[in-house]
Amino acid sequence: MTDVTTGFPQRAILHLDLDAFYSSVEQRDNPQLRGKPVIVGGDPDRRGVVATASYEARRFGIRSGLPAITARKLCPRAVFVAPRFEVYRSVSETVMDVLRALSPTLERIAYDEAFVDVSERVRTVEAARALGQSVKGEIRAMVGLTASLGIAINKITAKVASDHEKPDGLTIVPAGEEARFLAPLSVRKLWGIGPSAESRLAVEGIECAEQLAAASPDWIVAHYGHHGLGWQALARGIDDRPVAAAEKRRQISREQTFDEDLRDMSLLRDALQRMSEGLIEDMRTYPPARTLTVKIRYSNFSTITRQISPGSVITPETLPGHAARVVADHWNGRPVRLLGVALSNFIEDAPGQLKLF
Ligand code: DCP
Ligand code: CA
Ligand code: CA
Repeated sequence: MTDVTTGFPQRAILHLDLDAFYSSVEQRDNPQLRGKPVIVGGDPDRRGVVATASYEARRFGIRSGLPAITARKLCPRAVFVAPRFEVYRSVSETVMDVLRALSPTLERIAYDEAFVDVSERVRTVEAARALGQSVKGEIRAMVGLTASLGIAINKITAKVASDHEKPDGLTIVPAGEEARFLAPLSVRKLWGIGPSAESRLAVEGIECAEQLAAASPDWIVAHYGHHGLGWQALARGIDDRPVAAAEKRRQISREQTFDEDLRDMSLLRDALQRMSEGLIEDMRTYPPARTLTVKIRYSNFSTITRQISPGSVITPETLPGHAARVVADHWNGRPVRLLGVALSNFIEDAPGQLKLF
C-alpha cells in the first residue's frame, strides 16, 4: 500500500531553476571554459556588469550585478564572455518544452525558471524523487545543462527548495513539513522578501523564517502593516497561489540587442518601428491584444519592463505610437542595449468569453 500521509495528498508543485545559466551554456559550448572561472556580462574595460558567474568564479565572491572591473580584481584569471541571448532563449524554449510535457499547467517566471503543477503525477515522496531525477536527466540530455529542482505542496516552498542544494540539486519537502523546512533559513531566502524587507525585519531582530513565523500577527501588523502578514505566511510555508496556466501567459514579442547602444529618442523610435513591423506580422494570426509591454535593457544590464492597457485593443495602426509613448515616458536617458515589445492579454483569454464557433 502506498503511504500518502508523508507525500503530496493534494497538491504537488515543481520548481526548476537552471544552474549558473548563462555561464553554464558558455562552458557547454566552449570546452576550454570548463572548470574555469567564467563571467558572462559586460566588458570590464567599458564599465560592464556581471550578468552571472560560473560556480568556479563564485568562490572568489563574484555575483550577478557586480561591476565587471571589481570582478576582475577579485579574480584576475577569470574569463569574460559576452552574452549570447539568442542561444539562451532557444535553450529556454527547449527546457520549457520538457516541462510542458509533464503538465500544461506551467508558469515560466524567468528564462531559466518555471513552476509546473504536477499534482496529477505525484502523490508520494518516492514518486516526487523519481520525477525530479527524470526531469533532470532529460534536461541534461536535451540541452546539456544541470538544473536544480524543488517539489513541495506550494510555490513558495518549491521555489526555496529548488535553491536549497544548488547546483544540480533535488529537494523534496513532503506536505506538512513546510514550516520546519523553512525555519532555519534567512528571511531573505523567502521568495518575495527583498533587501528592503530584510533590513526592516532585521531592525526588530528578525533574521530567520522561524522568528518571522512565530511573531504574533498583531505585532506584525503594528510594525509592518498588513503587508507583513503576507511575509509571515511565506515564512510559515503557507501559499495557495495557483500555477498560472500557460495559455493565460501567452504573448507575442520581438526584441533586439543592438550592435551599438542607442542613445537618442529618434534612434529608439526607429528601432521600435522595425520591431512593430515584425509584431504586426504575428498579429494577423492572433486575436486582438489589450496589453502592450515594453522592455528596456540599459548598457549596465539593468532592465525595466513597463505595461500599458490603453482601454481599446491594440491594432497594427496604434502599436508603434503606443510603444514609442511608453519608451518616452520611462526611458531614463541612459544608453540602451536592448529593446523589446510584446503583446498579451488577447481577447479570447477573457474569462467567461463565449466560444461562438
Ligand atoms: N541574470 C542577469 N542579471 C542578474 C541576474 C541574472 O543578467 N542580475 C541572468 C544571468 C543568469 C540568468 O539571468 O544566468 C539566471 O539568473 P539566476 O538568478 O537564476 O542565476 P544563475 O542561473 O546564473 O545562477 P544560479 O545557479 O544561482 O541559479
Ligand atoms: Ca538559475
Ligand atoms: Ca533563475
